[in-house]
Amino acid sequence: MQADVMWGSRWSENSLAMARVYMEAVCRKQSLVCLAADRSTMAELEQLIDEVGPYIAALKTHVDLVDDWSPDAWSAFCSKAADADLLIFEDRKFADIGGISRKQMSGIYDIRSWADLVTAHLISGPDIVDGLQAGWSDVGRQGGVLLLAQMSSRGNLLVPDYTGNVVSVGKNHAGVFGFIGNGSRPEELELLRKAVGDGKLIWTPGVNLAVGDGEMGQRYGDPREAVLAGSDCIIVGSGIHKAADPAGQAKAYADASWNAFVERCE
Ligand code: S5P
Repeated sequence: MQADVMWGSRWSENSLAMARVYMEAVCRKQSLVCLAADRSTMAELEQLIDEVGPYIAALKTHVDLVDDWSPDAWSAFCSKAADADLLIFEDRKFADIGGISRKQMSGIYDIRSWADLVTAHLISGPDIVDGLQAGWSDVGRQGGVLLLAQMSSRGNLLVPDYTGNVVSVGKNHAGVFGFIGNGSRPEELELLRKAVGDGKLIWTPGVNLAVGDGEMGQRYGDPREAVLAGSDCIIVGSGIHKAADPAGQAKAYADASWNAFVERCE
């Protein structure tokens, strides 16, 4: 089925080109999975793309946790991701003032040149989104910002009032691709979806087929429940990259997310 039909008002009410690129990728790959590729060597990262590329729609990186990072190796890795039809999402969680965030898009990692999406906290105010967008413009590229509206970790300080403020600023900002919501708590996610409406996407970490508490305060909810509660993308890390059979697990997450999406569309 066509992406515009499947996504309905999420498609028609979203004006950001990058959001439609993602929505089309989901339908092509029949997967709402973004892999959190939290491995610490270039070889391990490349191996992950080879194994799970067909089952995921996007790839989330933490460029600063790679031990043997080099510009050439990273550029080869990004080409591999493009060949595997993946959006690249650098989870940098920017939080500084607009002008500094713009500069942080360059520097040694030069995130603006390869990332399609980045995360940001809105704690410093709305100019951070303009700063990040200016970073992409500086190299003639376009990208989208995912604002952290909720978090999956226990005891986080993104309380409902804060979430509401992030949503009211972000939903009207053209540079905002969507919001990070808490995949471990479907009831919180439903409230977030109500506040966001259909004009922006919601991506959710804190998702695992084994529901419960994870390492160091991480919390996990079920992929199907997250999608039914309004998530447009499940961000899965250790559930895939630490599995004995990453490809088999990636397929299981792809199927769970896609089936829930189809159920949501009916
Ligand atoms: O609230 C959040 C926001 C993010 S982006 N909680 C998170 O866990 N994340 C990220 O999602 C985190 O940085 C990690 O890369 C991924 C979750 O990985 P997992 O191994 O717990 O699935």
